[in-house]
Amino acid sequence: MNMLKEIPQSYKKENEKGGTVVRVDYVTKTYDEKNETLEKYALVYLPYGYDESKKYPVFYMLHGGGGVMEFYFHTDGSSTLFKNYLDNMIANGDVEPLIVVAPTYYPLKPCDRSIQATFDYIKNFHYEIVNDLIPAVEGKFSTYAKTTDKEGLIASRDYRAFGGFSMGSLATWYTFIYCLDEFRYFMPMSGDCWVMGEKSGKTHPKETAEYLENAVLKSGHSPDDFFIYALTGEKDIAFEPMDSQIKAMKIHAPSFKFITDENPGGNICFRVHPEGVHNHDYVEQYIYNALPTFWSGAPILDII
Ligand code: FER
Repeated sequence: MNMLKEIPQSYKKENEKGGTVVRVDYVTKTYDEKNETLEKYALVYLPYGYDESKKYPVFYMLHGGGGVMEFYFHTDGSSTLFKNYLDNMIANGDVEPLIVVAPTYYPLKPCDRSIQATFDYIKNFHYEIVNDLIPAVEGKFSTYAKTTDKEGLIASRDYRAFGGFSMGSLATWYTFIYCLDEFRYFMPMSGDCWVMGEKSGKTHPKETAEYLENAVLKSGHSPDDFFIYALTGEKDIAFEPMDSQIKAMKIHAPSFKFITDENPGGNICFRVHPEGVHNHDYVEQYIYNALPTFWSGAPILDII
């Protein structure tokens, strides 16, 4: 059964009440043995009518392996499909006005973009997120973070989400493991967690699920203190790895409480598009369904 709503066709068009996109530069490090300094930027979407006197939740959204953040946003005022969807979702009240950040785990200079090299960048990306990326964005724009030190980020975690597609989904699982203090909401899309090695959601589902549960226990956060909305497609190359990982996570209650009719108050759900393949045509639909459940009160059990 398809439990995912279709995005209205009209959302593909530009909305006259469109948000703006700005580039935020920041300095970071490789956070490896060399610890080289890197100059990077992220693309930041500010909703229509962005007002410094208000506070906005923030959704960090990562591209897949070999991808670029310009896929999501352009800074020259031109539109992208992703931006049109966001503009229309906000204009129609599907989701409250929010800030969306498209960063990258790659350095800006040309680099090896193979799966293995990408995996290596992702392993350390969580340091950059907390130490450099969030302070650059949320120190500049009006979010729930009063300060961008550890304390300020912890105090504002309820208004911060992280999601990503494919290798960006891998980064989302890593963010879950390392940054539960700073993020409450997670949206892994078409990618499993490789913390026990490449494709370990499939090769070592039990150990991967145990690792994820241990991350929760170690963090001290209660199971009511986070929410994971995981998605993929049945025809997606990530379906099997994700599905076997999620099945293994199901036995780790109460850390992971799957949302069902009987248990609508759970902390994780997994939605599968029956036609979904491993490309961006489905990612927007995943976001359209998942994002409104974070802050905007949309029901998670929305049987169509
Ligand atoms: C996965 C399936 C595929 C996954 C990543 C990929 C992180 C990436 C494929 C590619 O970039 O070619 O489950 O999990």
